[in-house]
Amino acid sequence: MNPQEFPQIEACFSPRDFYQYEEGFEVVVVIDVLRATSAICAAIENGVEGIIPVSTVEDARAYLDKGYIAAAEREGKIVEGFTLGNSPYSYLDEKLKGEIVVLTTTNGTKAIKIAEHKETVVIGSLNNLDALVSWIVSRGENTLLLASGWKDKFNLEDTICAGAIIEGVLSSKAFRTKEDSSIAAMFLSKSARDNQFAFLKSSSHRIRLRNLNLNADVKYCLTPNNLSAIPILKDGVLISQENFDKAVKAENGGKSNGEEMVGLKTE
Ligand code: 3SL
Repeated sequence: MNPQEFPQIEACFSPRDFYQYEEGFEVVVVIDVLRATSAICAAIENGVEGIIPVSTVEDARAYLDKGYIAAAEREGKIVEGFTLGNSPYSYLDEKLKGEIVVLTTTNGTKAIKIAEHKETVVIGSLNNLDALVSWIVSRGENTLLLASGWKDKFNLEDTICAGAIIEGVLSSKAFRTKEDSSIAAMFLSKSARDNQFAFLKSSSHRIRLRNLNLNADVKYCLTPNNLSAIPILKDGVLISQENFDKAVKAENGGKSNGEEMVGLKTE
């Protein structure tokens, strides 16, 4: 195939820029390394059945009032009235296995909601880096990496993660990239590779979380490849890739998506 026809992978640095990048991309990977998407990956890997991302604290509270398990974070802190926020460690709790959790966070869930009209929305972090790279390569579709940033501003940690994903995907030699944002993300990722924790020492979000005594969370979120879950949005709920595939197959009368599209028999 002519390399110009390869699917594209690009980085968008902030939700504010999403509308300038989204055209032509039906797969969007939302990244909020500190900490929302790392926590979502940890939750799904730990057996949480689903996460319902919502935009506002009021939305989360409405679910809480109906008896749902709901989590809310603003400015790095658990919102008053909630017992759960977005520390990845809180989602390792056995009691959450098999449960649905409603979640709102300052930036991560906002980015997910912005992208939710897309055909496929998946969750990326450093924790599930290699699994995600393999998944993107196997899908072979135009893929946009949406960094959640901080209140619409650029941030280092999401950009570094996007750069690492792009580098991994390009090494398949079956994708192309053309945006300067993607090239910049790869440069930053290479610079940070040897010690992300030190590289991000003076980044705004690390300082914010350090001031909240959340260094352990930061360490967890900056640990590459300790997870392999790839949460995917299905009808407004983030579920595991396995459950997503099962649900799609059931909807297609027992055929997987690919089989349906090319008309293959399942047996
Ligand atoms: O913005 C978010 O979605 C949060 O992850 C931010 S924090 O890590 O809780 O500060």
